Formats: sequence, C-alpha cells, structure tokens
Amino acid sequence: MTKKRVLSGIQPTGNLHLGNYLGSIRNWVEHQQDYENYFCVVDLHAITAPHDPQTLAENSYTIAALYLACGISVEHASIFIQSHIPAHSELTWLLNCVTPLNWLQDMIQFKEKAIKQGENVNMGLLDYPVLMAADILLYQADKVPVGEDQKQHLELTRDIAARFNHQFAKKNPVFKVPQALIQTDGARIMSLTDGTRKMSKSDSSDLSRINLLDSPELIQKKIKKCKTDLERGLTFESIDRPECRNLLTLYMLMSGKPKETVAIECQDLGWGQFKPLLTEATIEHLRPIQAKYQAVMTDRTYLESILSDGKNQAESIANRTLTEVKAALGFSVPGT
Ligand code: AQP
Repeated sequence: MTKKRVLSGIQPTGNLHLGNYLGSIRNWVEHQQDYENYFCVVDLHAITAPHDPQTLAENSYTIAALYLACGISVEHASIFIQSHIPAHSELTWLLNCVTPLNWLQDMIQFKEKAIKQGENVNMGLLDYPVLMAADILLYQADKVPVGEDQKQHLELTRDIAARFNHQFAKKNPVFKVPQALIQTDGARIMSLTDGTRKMSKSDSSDLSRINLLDSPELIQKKIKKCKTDLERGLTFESIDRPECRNLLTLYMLMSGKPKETVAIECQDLGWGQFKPLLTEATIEHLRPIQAKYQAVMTDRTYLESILSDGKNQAESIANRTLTEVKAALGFSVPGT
C-alpha cells in the first residue's frame, strides 16, 4: 500500500524553540515511519519580516540540522530548502491570481504581525499564506502537521485548492485537498513571560521562550524568571491560570510522564518546588538533541548532501504539479 504524503516546514527566522518542537517537529518524528515525508526550511517565508541577509543562509542550515538532531531520518523523509526549488515561487504567483484579496486580509497572523511590524509591512506578509498553500499543494500532500496557530492557514490552503479545482480542473482535479494534523498536547505552547501569548521566535524578549540550543544555565535562568502566580498547588484545569497550565504541559512533555502522573505529582507543590523539576526535565530532554546537532554541524558536506538529495527528490514532484497547473490555466508550452 502506498503511504500517505506529509509536508511541513519551519521558517529560519531565529532559533527553534519548544513551541516549534512540541507543536510541530515532535509530530513529524513520531509519525515519520507511517508516511512519505517532505520537510522543508521555508526561507522564502522568512523574508516577509525584516531580515538580515548575513544570517539567512546559515539560519537555514541550522534549522535543517535541527530537524536531523530532533530525530528526522533521511530513510523516511526528504529534507530541503524551499528557495532551492523555483516552483514554490512560481506556483505562488499562479495561486495569487485565484485567491480573493479579502481571504488574505482576514488572516489573524497577518493582522497580528502587521501590528508588530508597524510601518514595515510588505506585500509578502499579506501573501504569506498563499506561499504556504503553494508549498503544500505542489507536493499533493495528504496531511500537514502544524501547531494550532497555523490552522487558519491550512483552512485557506484547502479553500484555494478547492477553488482552483472548481474553476479550472473540474473534470480532473489538479490539487489534492490536504488535512491538518494537530497534536492534542503541545499544539499551542505559550510564552514564559505571558501565558496568554504563544511562544514565538519573533518575541523581542528571549526570556519568553526556551530555544532548543539554550545552555543548561540559560534554561535554568529562564525558568527561574518565568511568570507564575501566587497560588499553591498546580493543576491543568484552572482556566484562569494560563501560566500554570502551560508550565505543567511543558513538564509533562519534557519528562515524558503521563498527564495523570504529573497531575498527582504536582497537585500540592509550590512554584519553588516545581521549577527545579521542570528545569531538570527540560535540560535532560534537550541534551541528546544538542549533542546530535553539534555532530551534524561539524560535517557540512554531509548536511549539504542531504539537502541536495532532498531537493532532487522533492523537485520532480513539484515540477510535475506545476506543469499540470499551467496546463489547466491554459498557458502555452514552449516549442509546441
Ligand atoms: N507556540 C507554539 N506552540 C505550538 N506550535 C508552534 N509553532 C510555532 N509556535 C508554536 C509551530 O511551529 C511551526 C513552525 O512555525 P514557523 O516558524 O514557520 O512560523 P510561526 O508559526 O510564525 O512560528 P514562530 O515561532 O511564531 O515564528 P515567528 O515568530 O518567526 O513568526 C508551525 O507548525 C507552527 O504551528
């Protein structure tokens, strides 16, 4: 039986944090044997916010190395860099011309990031979800594992695919309409400094997130300083204690203990007793990931060969879809 196809990606906009890992990469790793996987570093998305050209390429290699360090295996997945495959940009343009403007103006991420970026809002930021739709639809992906913040973009991808098929390919649909794959626990990891905001690479305070490559000392400092409340006894249930729920979830996922065990262990604890437990579990969880990352980064030739193989495997599928899209839209073919 042929395996269903999975595609996902992360922007090289900074160091990966526990939100990216728990909401996204962890799912890729857990289910990689069950699917035919394509995992990309979405560097074209990274320039929708102000970026530094001096670090973009290196950040992309860092993210690819972290995919491997977190447990993605090239036996099950093609790993590649989005900008290495021109079909992503070309399909974006074609999809731009079938996507109603008001669909994009309604996107929550656009509204939030537009406020954050002030006067520095470019067309690319508005167009971010169409580029994401192109990434997914090029590979005819069945499933897209993402954190909850990307759910709305996935819905938009489905709408764009359905609209294109309906307008231009009624008899033989060109695009598969993909499904989101969202974990129940860890789908939305919150900031360490404000339990009502998601943990994010672009938060101006580094204390708001734990990065996968943070040293044990820095992890300890961030957890020590993280926002808590004045109550004793820690529970998952309290709706009005967002920091408490978030930190218990982090502890559960970092320690690998079942939710019930954590609930019993922490029900009578104060923050002073809990924080060292979370610190220890986080440091130990990240230790092997950091060691593997260092090993991958010392062999650049190996990393580049993985990205080159990944590109070749992915590009043939992408180009096939692009040809079908252009045919459906009625473009001429050179030489005919
Ligand atoms: N806080 C989070 N909790 C759970 N999942 C999360 N993801 C991001 N933040 C959380 C998931 O990580 C994947 C990669 O995201 P991305 O880098 O492509 O863009 P993003 O969603 O905008 O992530 P960030 O960290 O907030 O980056 P910036 O600040 O650069 O925009 C996605 O699957 C996302 O759901």
